Amino acid sequence: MLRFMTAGESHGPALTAIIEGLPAGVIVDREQINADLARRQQGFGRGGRMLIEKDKAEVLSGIRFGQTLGSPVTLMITNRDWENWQERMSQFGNPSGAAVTAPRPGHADLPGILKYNREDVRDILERASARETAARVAGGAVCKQLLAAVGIRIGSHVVNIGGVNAEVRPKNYEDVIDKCAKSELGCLDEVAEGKMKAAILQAKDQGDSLGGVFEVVVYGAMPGLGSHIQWDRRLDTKLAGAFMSIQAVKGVEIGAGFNCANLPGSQIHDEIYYDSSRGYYRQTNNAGGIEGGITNGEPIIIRAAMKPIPTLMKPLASVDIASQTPIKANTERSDVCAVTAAAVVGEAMMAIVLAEVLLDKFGRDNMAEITQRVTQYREAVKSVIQVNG
Ligand code: EPS
Repeated sequence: MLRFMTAGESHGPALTAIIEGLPAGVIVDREQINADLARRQQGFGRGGRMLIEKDKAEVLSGIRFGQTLGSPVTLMITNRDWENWQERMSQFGNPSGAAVTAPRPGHADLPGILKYNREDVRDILERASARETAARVAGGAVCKQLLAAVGIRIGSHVVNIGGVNAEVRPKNYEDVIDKCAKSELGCLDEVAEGKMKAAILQAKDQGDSLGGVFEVVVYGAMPGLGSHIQWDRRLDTKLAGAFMSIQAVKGVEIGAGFNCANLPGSQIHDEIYYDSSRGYYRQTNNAGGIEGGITNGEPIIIRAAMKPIPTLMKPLASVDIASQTPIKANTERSDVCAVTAAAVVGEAMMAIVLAEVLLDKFGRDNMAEITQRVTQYREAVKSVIQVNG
């Protein structure tokens, strides 16, 4: 099994990720990890923290001379801001600084202090913070390099911010990567992007925050990843859980998703065609590349809806946890909108889940065996690397 865990508080010394179960011989380029970390820091509407951090991954174990060894890979990202928090976040000694006692509606603050019996909301918010996603992106970037070695590539784009919808869809992997690189919001629709930015500025002026929807698209996944055999082996089960685990995500849909409920079967199911060089293929992709919990060879398409960030500069009503009297919710430095960053986190979660199902099918020990098996299998099922989204 591929196991992935992170550790670290938002204002602690560092974030750490451990990936256990990678095969030996994955060629890892550190710059690709750092490039994804930099992408996660981008996005119009991010807060002051991103001006402090310059996230870079250090490798503490599992990689030698640019290749995985098959042992656990440990990655560490130093929090530059730790310098400013050493007293308030000290591991030992007496508490320093005022406790946070005004939980924010929508954050883990209140349920967290109740469950863990804490008196300072900071004991909860430090770990609940989306800062943790930097560690996910670093780990995901290693899994992406494993997937790329067998022709599977992952991109993402923003399709909605604050109710403004993007209408442009990517045609292929290069399209999504190139267009997103040119967009401050990671959105392929320039007109919509302008409106999204205006909405973010307006929310900022009003002390408010905005959510949205991002889409992750996978090109080149061969048919046969995941399984219909048991509920927890279905790829859509794993993906929905992984995407729901991203901070602030409240909804996930695959392919046509909720719109499947509105249309008859004749308009939803993707008719099957065959071409002797191309193998089986579809002309539509409402299934989002997954049928019966198994990839069908078409691009995998998943969208996640992110709620607006709970830290509002014009705070909502709350209750002081020390006195149980009404109070305004805690305000602290935060983002107005982080959907662009969440899309990069979505790519990482996709990579971690796909790496697991790929290794499940093709073996877990070394890349030479895995790539040979993938080549033979692609030949047998005539799986081509898709060009169309
Ligand atoms: C984040 C770091 C955080 C926030 C944001 C995401 O930095 P700080 O709390 O020091 O300003 O910008 O976290 C949240 C939105 C949250 O609710 O905690 C990051 O690295 O992505």
